[in-house]
Amino acid sequence: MKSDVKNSYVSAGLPGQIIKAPAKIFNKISVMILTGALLILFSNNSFSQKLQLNDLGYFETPGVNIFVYSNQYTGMFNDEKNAGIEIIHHGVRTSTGGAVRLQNTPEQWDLVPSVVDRKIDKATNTISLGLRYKDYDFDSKISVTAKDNGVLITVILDKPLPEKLEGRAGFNLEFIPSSYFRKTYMVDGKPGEFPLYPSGSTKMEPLSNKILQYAGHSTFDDRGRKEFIIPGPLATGKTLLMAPEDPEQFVKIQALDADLMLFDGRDLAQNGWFIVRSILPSKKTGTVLQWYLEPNAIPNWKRVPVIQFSQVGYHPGQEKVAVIELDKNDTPLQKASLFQVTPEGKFVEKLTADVTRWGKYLRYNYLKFDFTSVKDPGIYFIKYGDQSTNTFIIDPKVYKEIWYPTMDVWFPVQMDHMLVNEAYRVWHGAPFLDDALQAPINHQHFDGYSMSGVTDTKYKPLEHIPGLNVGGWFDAGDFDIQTLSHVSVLLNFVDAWEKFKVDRDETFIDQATRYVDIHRPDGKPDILQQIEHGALNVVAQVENIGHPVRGIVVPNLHQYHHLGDAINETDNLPYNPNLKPYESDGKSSGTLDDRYVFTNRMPFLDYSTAGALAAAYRPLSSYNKSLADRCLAAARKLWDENSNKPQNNTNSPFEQMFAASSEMSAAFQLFVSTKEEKYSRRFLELLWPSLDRSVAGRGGIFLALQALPYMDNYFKTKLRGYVVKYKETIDKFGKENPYGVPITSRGWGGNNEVISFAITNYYAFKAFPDIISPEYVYKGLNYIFGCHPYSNISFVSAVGTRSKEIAYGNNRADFTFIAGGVVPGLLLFQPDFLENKEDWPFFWGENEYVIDICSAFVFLSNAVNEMVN
Ligand SMILES: [Ca+2]
Ligand SMILES: [Ca+2]
Ligand SMILES: [Ca+2]
Repeated sequence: MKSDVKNSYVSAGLPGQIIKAPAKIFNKISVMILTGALLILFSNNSFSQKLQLNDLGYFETPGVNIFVYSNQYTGMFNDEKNAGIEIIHHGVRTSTGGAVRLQNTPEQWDLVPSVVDRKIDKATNTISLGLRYKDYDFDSKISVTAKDNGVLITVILDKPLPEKLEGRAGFNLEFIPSSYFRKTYMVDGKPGEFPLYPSGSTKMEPLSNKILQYAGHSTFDDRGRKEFIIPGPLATGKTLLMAPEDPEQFVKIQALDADLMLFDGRDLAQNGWFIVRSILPSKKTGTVLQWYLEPNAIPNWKRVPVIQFSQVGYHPGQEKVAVIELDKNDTPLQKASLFQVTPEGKFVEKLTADVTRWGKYLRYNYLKFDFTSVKDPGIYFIKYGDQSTNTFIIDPKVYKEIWYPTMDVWFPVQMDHMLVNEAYRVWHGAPFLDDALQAPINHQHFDGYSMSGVTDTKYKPLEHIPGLNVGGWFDAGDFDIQTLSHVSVLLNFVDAWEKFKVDRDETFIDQATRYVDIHRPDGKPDILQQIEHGALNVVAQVENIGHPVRGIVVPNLHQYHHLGDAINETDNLPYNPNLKPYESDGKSSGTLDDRYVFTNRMPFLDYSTAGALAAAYRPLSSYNKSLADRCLAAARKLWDENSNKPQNNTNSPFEQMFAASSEMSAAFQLFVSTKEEKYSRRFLELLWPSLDRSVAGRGGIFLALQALPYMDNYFKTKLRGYVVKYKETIDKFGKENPYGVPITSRGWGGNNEVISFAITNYYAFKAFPDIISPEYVYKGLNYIFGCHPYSNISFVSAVGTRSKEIAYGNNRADFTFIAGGVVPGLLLFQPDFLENKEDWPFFWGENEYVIDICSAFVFLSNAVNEMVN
């Protein structure tokens, strides 16, 4: 994998530092160095190693790509470490955020510049762009042009820096710490180690000097002292060599005029990177800064092939096709093999077969290796060239336990308002007992929530809303309650209960004492207890407020980025405006830290919630009758209040479309729970036109298939035509990519879409097995379990031989995982780079567990078990 050290030292123009080797092997090494040098000289003469602007608009040579604003700061959450000047270094995205920035170590909510224009000039091998900070009326220009074995970065100012930004505006480039851990750097010849843990020196400055963060929020809890932290540099100089010992990650940076400073962003934020920075000079115009940047390129480097397969393994009867991802400069081999591991620990070649060429998808070429014919239960691995995979299983029982970690561990850990214990470990105390305050009007929150000019409730801004400190789950890696994702969880769990009688009991849950104990049965099916837990919060919203709310979330940014025990995100004491901040009478506190309830009323939210509560009524009616009745009463109330109201035409087309599908869900669930004809009539009224509009995705077709058992023969006959059309839409995926599943490319990985796709296909197979085969379900599972681009690990932590062991759970600061969590998966960096980091937890779009996807995974797991049995 790693190429010879010698070649890269020579190619990087550094002295061969291995001459400290014992004399015995010295001669051999010098011969190797000489040979290497000659080879390099020869190859330099035969073709250029220089970076070239390619047709996709980025600088390229084997082993090094430099993106210049192929990706911009347009994400929902400000600086997502996915924009600016970026380096993909021997297949790994190691650097991002190359831009004019206003802090030494910008955090997620610090201001980011917008790109005003961007020009790609292939003739001069140059990309140039303008950057603008609107808040400071500050414009700068950057040009990046190929030079020698790297690029020259130039910062140009037409007007001098605004006074407020003097000494603050600089050019930054960020390097991901995980690629530089256990490695060294050198500044002007002086060596240093990259810190494994942040331990740089910092200083305090008065708040008046601070460049304000996004929308005036602050990530820092200054305890009323009006100050902020400035991290100091680890090193300063003119030439910085990063990891000169590692040819794959060696980068040389030279500042032609200014000083370079190396910072550790983790002093301020655990998700910070190593940052190289030069301050822009004050009162100057024209070219104000130049850097020469040279990422080392290993000559003729080719990425090692990635052999992609299901880490969970395969049922003997299903298709078994591994996908092999190849560097575009790699020559495909003819064959691959499947080996079986015998009880004696020997490897027996079970099958050798030709690989087939699928073609190119984004930046790589793809091969397929089909070993469907092997059906004997056992332990296997795949061999391609000199590379063998880890082992996996072929067995009729491979899917039996895949959902246990999600249900037994992950969901309990997400439970809000409860203490969650597991053996000797307490995952968290009972948090947010101070829930919750009416959010103020005209308020824009930082996690996507907002309030209009009215509350839509009887409560005054900042008034305590009673009854909400019960039930619910932390939405994701953060700790808010998001009602719409609760709706998904309730629907998925009710569906799993009703279809598969999921009665596994491995969790003790006691609402009266707010206590949860993992791996401790209590005689009650866990899935019913989870339905109860979700319903408790949602029904409390409707009862105490009159309707469901968008969400319940902490008010301050310095709370929101909380990492640690959820019980400490607030003080757990209700807010009392008569006390001073940080003052408490033992029952209440003067600190304004209680979560806000975002209460604006929306028809689609009402209908979605009505559907979920109507569904929850059914399993709860034999488990917790009074809660079941409250759920149904709330669902009916929401239905009645919305169906009697004239349609609100001020909604956006998206909201109107969403309203239609949520009304369908409400109508369907209310019909199943009550058998009242008015609901089924409305359901059918909405269904067919929606199917005529589209059969794609998880909209009408999913609901129609789900409703089938409750409908007549005419319904089934009519639906058949739509399922045929649906099959045409999903067969297209096999032409778009080698995995045959929908791979979405928005700012969040698409595993949710893949799981939804597999679930819809399960329903379609059940009803129309002559149209949809079970392979359409397996395809989705194979993808989630490792047969996907970039790597081959299972996207479900602790499920499959190798799985996500570093993810964006609420314990991410410890670079670890929560068993059973399902991550979003692959993020696309424009124009052609899919990524899922397994050594850096902090990309939420790649690694954040979310409750709706995890509940869908529980349903799908049980569906596939029913299918194979
Ligand atoms: Ca959230
Ligand atoms: Ca239980
Ligand atoms: Ca509080």
